[in-house]
Amino acid sequence: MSRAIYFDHDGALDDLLSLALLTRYRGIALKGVTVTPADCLIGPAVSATRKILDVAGAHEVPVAEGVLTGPNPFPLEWRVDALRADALPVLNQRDPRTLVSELPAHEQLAQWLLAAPEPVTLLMIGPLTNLAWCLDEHPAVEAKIAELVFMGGAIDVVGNVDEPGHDGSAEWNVYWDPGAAHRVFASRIPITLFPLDATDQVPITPEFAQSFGRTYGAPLGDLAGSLLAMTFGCFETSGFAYCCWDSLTTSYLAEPELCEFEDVRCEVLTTGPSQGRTVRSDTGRVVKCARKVDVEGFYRHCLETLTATPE
Ligand code: AGV
Ligand code: CA
Repeated sequence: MSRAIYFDHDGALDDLLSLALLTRYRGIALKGVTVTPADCLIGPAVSATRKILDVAGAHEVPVAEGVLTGPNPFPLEWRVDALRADALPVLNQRDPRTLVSELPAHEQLAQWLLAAPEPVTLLMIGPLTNLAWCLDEHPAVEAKIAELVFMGGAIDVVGNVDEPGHDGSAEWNVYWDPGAAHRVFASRIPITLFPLDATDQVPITPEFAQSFGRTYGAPLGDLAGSLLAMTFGCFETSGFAYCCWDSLTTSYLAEPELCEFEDVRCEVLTTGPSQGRTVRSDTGRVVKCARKVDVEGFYRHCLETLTATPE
């Protein structure tokens, strides 16, 4: 029996890499993909999503385009990466057959979840805006989510937001829409969190990116190597390189033992100079929080998953 997964991403380079990984996981049934217009231009992000699903032989998975936005936009220089990814030759060998839903992402997500026969896993590697809307408008959605796996937050490390008037303590996925994160954290949905504390341990190194060259000619491996190459040249305020934020989070669905976890009680701040911060708090809710990563094991997992010959 395979586990049903719904997936919401926001179109950045490691979101697209994560989608490629997901399509290769045995034991997982990817049921639908929603795209949040956060760290991307939504048109190219939806287009690249359709093309990746098609290249991976998963064109039957439906895609829904997001329209809801948060109050704190991402820098445009990051958002254009989706346009670059959508133009990669490996994704343009033919027109994709993948269908786009007629409903906007938030409504489509609610319909999918309400119709799910059993509680599902929801993987979210961008802001939580679509899910927060579902919880407000369709309370029955809450019981349909067995586990929310979310890349976001910074617990005991500095954040990665470098914006005027902000103190730098927040991570971007929470900061883009702090109210949405607050709403989701106030629910009873079990949350498995991959904050910067864990993802800081998996920067994209030249060795990791170049390792995909050995199998040149395998479509998903070529895609991965190209996406990783495009991340070079960005430097985070924290001094870290572009990290495998989302792909580490995604790998949890296939290899949960790559990380060690700790239960952390925390809450989301929604106002002031720390807005979007996930802060430890005795009155907060418990999340299962990734702490220590088997770094080499994770890089190997990505390489093996994306360069294996499809069955
Ligand atoms: O904060 C990490 C989140 C992840 O979901 N995103 C990128 C990943 O998709 C925002 C982000 C932080 N720093 C960035 C980001 C950078 N230097 N370039 C693009 N996006
Ligand atoms: Ca993302």
